[in-house]
Amino acid sequence: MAREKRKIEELSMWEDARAMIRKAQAEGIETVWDRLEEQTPHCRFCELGTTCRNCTMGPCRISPKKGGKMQRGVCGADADVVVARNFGRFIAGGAAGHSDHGRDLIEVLAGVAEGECPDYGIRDKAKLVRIAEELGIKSEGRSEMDIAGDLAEVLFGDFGSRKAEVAFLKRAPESRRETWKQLGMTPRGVDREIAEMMHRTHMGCDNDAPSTLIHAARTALADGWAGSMIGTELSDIIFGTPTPSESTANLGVLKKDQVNILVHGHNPVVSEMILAAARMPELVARAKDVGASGINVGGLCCTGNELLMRQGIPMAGNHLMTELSIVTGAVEAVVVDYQCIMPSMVQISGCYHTRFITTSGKARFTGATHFDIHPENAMEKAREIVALAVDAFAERDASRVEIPHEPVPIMTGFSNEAILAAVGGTPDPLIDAMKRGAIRGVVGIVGCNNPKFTQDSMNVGLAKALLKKDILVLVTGCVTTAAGKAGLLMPEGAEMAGPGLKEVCGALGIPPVLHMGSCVDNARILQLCALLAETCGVDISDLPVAASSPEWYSEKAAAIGLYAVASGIETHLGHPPNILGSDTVTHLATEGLEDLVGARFIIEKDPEEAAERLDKRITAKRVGLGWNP
Ligand code: BF8
Repeated sequence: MAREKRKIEELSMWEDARAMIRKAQAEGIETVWDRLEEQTPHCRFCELGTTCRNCTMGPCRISPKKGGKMQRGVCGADADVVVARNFGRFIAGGAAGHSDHGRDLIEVLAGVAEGECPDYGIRDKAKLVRIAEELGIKSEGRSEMDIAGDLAEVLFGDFGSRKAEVAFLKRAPESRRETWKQLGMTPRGVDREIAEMMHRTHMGCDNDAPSTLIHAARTALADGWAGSMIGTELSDIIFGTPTPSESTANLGVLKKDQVNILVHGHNPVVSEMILAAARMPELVARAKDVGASGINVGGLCCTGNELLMRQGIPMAGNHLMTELSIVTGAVEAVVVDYQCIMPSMVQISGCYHTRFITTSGKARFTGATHFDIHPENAMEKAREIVALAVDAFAERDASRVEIPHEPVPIMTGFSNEAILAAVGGTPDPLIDAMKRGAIRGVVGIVGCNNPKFTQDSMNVGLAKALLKKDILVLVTGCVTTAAGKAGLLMPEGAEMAGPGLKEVCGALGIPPVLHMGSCVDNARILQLCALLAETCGVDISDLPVAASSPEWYSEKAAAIGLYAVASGIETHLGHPPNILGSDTVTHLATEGLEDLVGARFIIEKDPEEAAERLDKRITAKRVGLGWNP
């Protein structure tokens, strides 16, 4: 039976999105929602996770029970094994994405140390020394470049097979590391765990669902405590540690009279160069020569978050705004690196004067203009890209330009360093506020948009419901723009919070929702939890903290959720991964992990109900700690 087509109001909660969906429809441009419609209903076996394409004796699809008996694939794998294998590979994909991003930053750091990347440098020298010392590298009397070279070597080692555990694992409380050791979950090396996941899920290897899932957790932990954490720490060292600043968000950040360049993807290695080139006087002059008043660089998705956190660039949108940003007709170029970039953006760019520019050999798009950017040639190529965008301005068709909505103000830049500085340099005042119940708990809301949800309705609905309960919210990734558009990233947003949180925000002049960065920056949240646990002398799983990814879609988001749970942080998801075809896997995820790692997944599609369930956890943890319940 054909499903009823959803109304535009059901696709997104935002007026800027709705206006652009209407424009796309009027101009005959296909968007993500049209394609979802075409793909629905989805294959039920794939939804349940019970399809296997890992060998050519199949492909197999397994009904958990056929004719009353458990059906098996050609090799004999049952639904539990197939679901666990698929989920394990899903996690490996996410961990690989974040971690390869982290590796790219090590290469830049090594290049800087060797004098081969003149366009990059060390912006936070104090952090370089601090992190080096933390990892056992002597800094006294040594040059910055020597220290940077040694740090790169140590972190390259985290990707190999020779270590018993990755370097930053020492940040986790002793009790947590002991739990991982007992369970065989200690991440030894990023590439090692990812490769082993692929090996285990080859036909004829790990055919015990819980065993596969334990290794999936180990792979995710390698992402959180190594790949992503390296990405965050080295980005801070190379590009600067974020401090609070103000910016703006929504499609209104595009400027009618300027050359608009949107950076999209994840790694600041390219987008920082694009921004620097766009600020060069000769390129600004070139823009004026073609009739524009300047060059405006806006952010999409996580590379946007990276530049927002450090450089205060405006955010044009999150995942589901990426196609729609082009539909404004006001974008001269979309410059992408990798991850979460819809291939459809090439076709949509082709309907306008927009140049769609790829920069990474790892993420080529048929039909795009490609500039092969390496750390050694980055600025030279960035200048060429910005010049190309400027020249495209002459081709803009003013009659097709529609920039909806005024931008809204947002506050950003809450790295752990900035949060600690805001409360006086130690976590104690934050812990005191938590103990007395002014801040009853902390929840990180992270992740994506997914066209299956009304865009951002869950992200915003959950954040608002938690604030009312005096629960401080931390955001990263695509939830950032959602929270910003809802007015939650400004100190005035505290009006929507409960009395305790409102008082704390008022005293510190901070918003009730703190923006902590891109998706790799969820590592900041891990580190903050570890710091709070250490200071209180407890494990992370004892703290009144939780996580949520309400509208998640990607392999990376699943890896984040799993490393959060494996680190002891209960995690809510707005919809389940494709695991429901296995009772064993589903039970382990939503119940059994609690006994193993002290946290589990909660699946709940109603934001108010999700807030209730997270609140229940927070209350229980407060009681456990003897904090004012
Ligand atoms: O890494 S939040 S849609 S952009 S996966 Fe992607 Fe999800 Fe956005 Fe950033 Ni994270």
